[in-house]
Amino acid sequence: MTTSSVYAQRRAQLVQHLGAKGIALIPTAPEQQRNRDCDFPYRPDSYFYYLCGFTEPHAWLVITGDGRSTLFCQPKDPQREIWDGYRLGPEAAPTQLGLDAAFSVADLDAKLPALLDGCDAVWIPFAIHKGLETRLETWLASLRARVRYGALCPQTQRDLCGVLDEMRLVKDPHEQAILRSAGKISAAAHIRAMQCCAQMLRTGQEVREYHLEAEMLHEFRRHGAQFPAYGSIVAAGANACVLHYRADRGRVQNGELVLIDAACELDGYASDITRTFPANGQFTGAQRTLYELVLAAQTAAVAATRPGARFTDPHEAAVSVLAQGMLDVGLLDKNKVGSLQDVIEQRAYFPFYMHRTGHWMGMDVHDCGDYTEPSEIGQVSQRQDALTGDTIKDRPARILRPGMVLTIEPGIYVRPAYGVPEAFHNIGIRIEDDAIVTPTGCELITRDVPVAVDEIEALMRG
Ligand SMILES: [Mn+2]
Repeated sequence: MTTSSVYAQRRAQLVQHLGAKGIALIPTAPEQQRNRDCDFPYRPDSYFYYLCGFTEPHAWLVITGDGRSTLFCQPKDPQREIWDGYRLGPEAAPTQLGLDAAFSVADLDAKLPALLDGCDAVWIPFAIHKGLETRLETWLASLRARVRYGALCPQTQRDLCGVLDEMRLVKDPHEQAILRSAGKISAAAHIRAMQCCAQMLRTGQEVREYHLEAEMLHEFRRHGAQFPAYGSIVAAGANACVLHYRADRGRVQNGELVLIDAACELDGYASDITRTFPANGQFTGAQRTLYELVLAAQTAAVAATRPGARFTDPHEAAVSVLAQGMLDVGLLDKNKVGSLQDVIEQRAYFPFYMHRTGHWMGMDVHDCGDYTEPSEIGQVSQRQDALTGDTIKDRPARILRPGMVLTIEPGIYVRPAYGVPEAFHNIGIRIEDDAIVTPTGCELITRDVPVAVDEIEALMRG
C-alpha cells in the first residue's frame, strides 16, 4: 500500500460520517513565532496530517460528502522559495498527494462559499484553531447574501474532533510501524544516556542533567527523528520527585538515581519512555527495594493491558501492587492506615503515587480519544473522593481493543517527611513503556531498553 493510499483510506472512512451533503474543513497548524524573526520549528496539525500527510504550513483540507478532497496550499513562488524552501504548489499537489483538486490558499475566501453552497452540515474541529469560526462565519455570510439567487446555506455545524478522535484511537498498521520505529530510537537514546552517565562518573568527569539530555537529543536526531515528542525530563536525585521537572543543570551525583522521561517524535508519531537508573550503574539496597516495587507494579499493569479490559484496569493493578509494597517496606504504617483495602479505598498511597498509570499515545504524546466507553456513556455513578471530599462522576472506562496504544508508567516519589523511613527520602522512580494492544494482550514497543535491575547494571558496566 502506498503512503498516499493510507491517507485516502482514512479520508474515505471519514466521508462515511459526513453524510452525502456534509463538508469538512481542516486547517493545518499556524507557524508560531518564538521571538523576533525566529519561529518555533514547524509541526503540522495532527488531524490535518492524519488525513493527507502534507507538512507545509498555510494549508487547508476540504473533504466533501461526495468523497472529494481539495487542498488549499501555498502557491509556487520562486522568490519566497529561495528564502523559505521548496513548496509543492497546487499544480503538483493532486498527483503527489492523491487528492482530487488543489488551489492556492489565497483563493480560500473566493472558493469556500461555493464549496459550502448546498451542504447541510459543516464539520470543523471545535476549539482548536483560533479564528476558524470567524473565518467560517465570513464564508457563510457571503453565501447567505446570495440566497436570493438560489444559494443554500448549511443548517448545522458539527465537531469533527469526535469522529477523528475515534478513528485515531485505533492505530492502523502504517501508524503502528512508525510508532515501533520511534520506540526503538528512543530506547537506544536511553541506553546511550545511561552508559554515558556511568562512563563520565568513572572517569571523574562532572555530570550535569543537560549532559544526559544532550545524549538523548543526539541519538533522536541521528536516527532521523524530527523532534523530542515532549519536553525532556532529566532529573538527578531529589529532582525526580518533581513530576514535571525539566532537564536542567543539576549535578548528577555518584550514588544517586537519575530519572529520564524523554522520547522522540518520528514522522508525526510520539514515543514516551521513562527509565530510572543509578548514576554510577549500581543500585543501593534502598533504591533497589523501591525500584523492584515499581517494576512489579508495572509488570502487573502490563498483564492487565489486553483486549476486553478497561483502560483503568492497568492503573488499578499497579495501585494494588504499590499499596501493598508501601505497607511491606514501611512507607505506610499498618497501624495508621489499616489494611491494603483501606489504603486503596482511602487513597493513602497518594502522597507517594499521585498520577495515573497511563494515557493514550499516538500523533500526540497525550493522544486524543475518549477515556469513557461510548456505548456506556449514560451509566453515571457518583462518589465522594476520600481525600478531597469532592463529588466525582464515574462513567465506565474505555474497553481496550487491538490497535489502541497507551503508556504504562507507574512510579513512586518519596519526599522527606516525618514518619517516612529516611533511607527512602528523595528517591523518585518511574518506569514507563509504550504498549500496543494486540488480539491476545499487548506488545511493548520500547523494551529495547531493559527494565530489570541486573540488565540495567550490566549495560552500565564499562
Ligand atoms: Mn507518559
